[in-house]
Amino acid sequence: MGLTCSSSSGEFNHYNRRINAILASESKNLPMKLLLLGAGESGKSTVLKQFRLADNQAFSTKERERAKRAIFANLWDSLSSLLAAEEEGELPVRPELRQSYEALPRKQQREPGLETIRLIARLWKDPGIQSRLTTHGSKLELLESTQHFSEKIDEILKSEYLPTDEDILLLRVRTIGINVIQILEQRTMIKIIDVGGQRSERRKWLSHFDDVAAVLFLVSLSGYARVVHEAEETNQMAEAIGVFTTIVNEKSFFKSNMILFLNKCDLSAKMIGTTPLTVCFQDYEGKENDYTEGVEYITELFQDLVVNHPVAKHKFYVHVTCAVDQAAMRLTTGTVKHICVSNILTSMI
Ligand SMILES: Nc1nc2c(ncn2[C@@H]2O[C@H](COP(=O)(O)OP(=O)(O)OP(=O)(O)O)[C@@H](O)[C@H]2O)c(=O)[nH]1
Ligand SMILES: [Mg+2]
Repeated sequence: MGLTCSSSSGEFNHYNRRINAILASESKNLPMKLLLLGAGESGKSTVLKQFRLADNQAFSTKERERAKRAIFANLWDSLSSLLAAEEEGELPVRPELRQSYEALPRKQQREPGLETIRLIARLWKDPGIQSRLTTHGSKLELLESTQHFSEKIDEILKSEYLPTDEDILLLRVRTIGINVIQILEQRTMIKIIDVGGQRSERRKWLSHFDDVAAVLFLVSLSGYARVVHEAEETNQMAEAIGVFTTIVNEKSFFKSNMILFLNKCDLSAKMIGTTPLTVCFQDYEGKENDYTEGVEYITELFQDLVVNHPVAKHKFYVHVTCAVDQAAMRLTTGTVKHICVSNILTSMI
């Protein structure tokens, strides 16, 4: 299918070719593929949720109920890490609470129900836990959601509580397999695929590499001072650089757009005030606790891997993001959708 026109106007022909390109893609009925990649915890699923929200695809009650159980599990994980870090000389957690915690059957630990959460709430409020949170919180690398959910634990305890959009964005659930959504942008269907980023999940990536219009690669900016969950001897930023290098060299993507989200800028902005970039980049010579200089340094590092590539000619876009910020992400996801749609137009011109 296509339109023809014999106009001598270059501009008109250009416009005409664009229409033909859209019609051609529509007639094949194939959605554009946007593939979210990145190491574990970089924020891929959070970004996928933002694409959904920006497209007014609201979370259903069933999804919110599932999220509620996951929030219980998040609270349990953070609490267990804090209890495991008990050290001599610290303010002890009330013994009767610790005993109740230790007596919990395994099933209730894996899938904490309301009773378990009541116990978790009492433990969270215990002065021993609160002091441990202050002294060990950063060393233990607790889930990002810890502070948010522990602060609203009384609300979470209510039987009528259903997670808000904000809660769902902050919730941590490791992706196993894939999550997929479809959104319509300027009459073009975009299929967005979110894969699991942990090491054991990456071998499944290959089956999604065909016909990718754009790769959206996520890097956690706060990862310079955090370790990989499944390989604690490895720094998250080093892991991200390794994975990104592989993706940039992947033949299947030589013609795809490459969009980089330097994510968790909110967390890194706080972190850089106390932990200099040199903990990860020994040759960094910029100002020690300067967030802007630090981000520039990291941006250039990733940019060099793409721009200086001997073969691939990616169009490369970089965004510094906070994936849990709904207002900002509405704009950023809009830009990404625009990039995807313009790609089908330009690739056929
Ligand atoms: N504060 C803050 N938290 C974020 C940001 N992006 C993601 N998070 C949180 O980080 C955690 C991990 O995010 P996910 O979206 O699950 O990461 P992922 O890349 O999908 O991880 P895998 O599924 O294991 O590959 C979640 O609790 C998110 O709410 C951000 O920009 N700022
Ligand atoms: Mg995920």
